[in-house]
Amino acid sequence: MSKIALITGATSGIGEACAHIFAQNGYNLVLVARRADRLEKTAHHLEAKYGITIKQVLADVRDKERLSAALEALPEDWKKVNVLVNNAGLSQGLEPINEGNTDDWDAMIDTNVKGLLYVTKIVSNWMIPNKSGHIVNIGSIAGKEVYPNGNVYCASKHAVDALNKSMRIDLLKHEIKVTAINPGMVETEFSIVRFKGDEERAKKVYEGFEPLIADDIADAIWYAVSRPKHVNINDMLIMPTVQATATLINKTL
Ligand code: NDP
Ligand code: 8X3
Repeated sequence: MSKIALITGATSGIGEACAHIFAQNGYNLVLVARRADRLEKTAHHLEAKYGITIKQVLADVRDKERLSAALEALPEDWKKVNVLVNNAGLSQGLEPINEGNTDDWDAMIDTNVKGLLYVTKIVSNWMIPNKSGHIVNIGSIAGKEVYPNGNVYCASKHAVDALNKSMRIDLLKHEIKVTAINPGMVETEFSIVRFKGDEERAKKVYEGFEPLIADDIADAIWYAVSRPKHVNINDMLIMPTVQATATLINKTL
């Protein structure tokens, strides 16, 4: 059987671009997301285009019991996962801390931190008997810096940064590689989700400069995953050329 990559949040943006690049390189895929129609469309498209096989896992990474049941229901052969890409994540809202919506906070912490943990626990235990595997955590510039009103989203990505370092230590003896990919601004559905469907406001975020696109990040993920066995990429910070920090963007370039 070909190698297997399990990608969370594969119905859009970085996760979908990542599914393409792994499929192009002959991996079979386990794709996890909540939107059934999008998941099915992506899976059928990639299977037809690249002649690979895909298992669709319709699950919310926040829902520990259902997520676990859906992943454990995969056939045993499909649990020989070589690469896990912990990508599912979101930002909701952009308000100062005193005005923040606590449901938004729950959604970000439950998805970006707890969801990542639930998936990692299950899949790392599948990797351990094989004494090999690679876990790629999608962090952010927001996990390295904080910016106005970014509070809880930034905190969730700082947690990903910490977990990335911790899991590398814990999984070292099992020969499992751990990599963080930390993007700056990437034009995906991220801002549409942050602004709860307000597409006009989301578009404005990327106006007047050239942001990254999802393929730029998928390329970096593929680079990390395709290094020789003795090489690990611990951490990559990838920014649009015109973005120096989380908030400093040169719109004159
Ligand atoms: P998108 O909104 O385009 O994609 C997010 C993906 O995550 C979707 O496929 C969505 O699928 C999935 N997802 C969200 N919540 C859940 C959930 N509870 N359970 C399962 N799947 C979920 O955004 P991006 O591609 O930009 O985001 C991907 C990752 O990259 C996130 O972790 C984000 O924080 C990070 N990132 C993004 C940056 C950017 O500027 N865009 C910069 C730095 C990091 P569905 O709705 O079908 O479940
Ligand atoms: C997303 C990057 O700076 O747009 O993680 O919040 S930012």
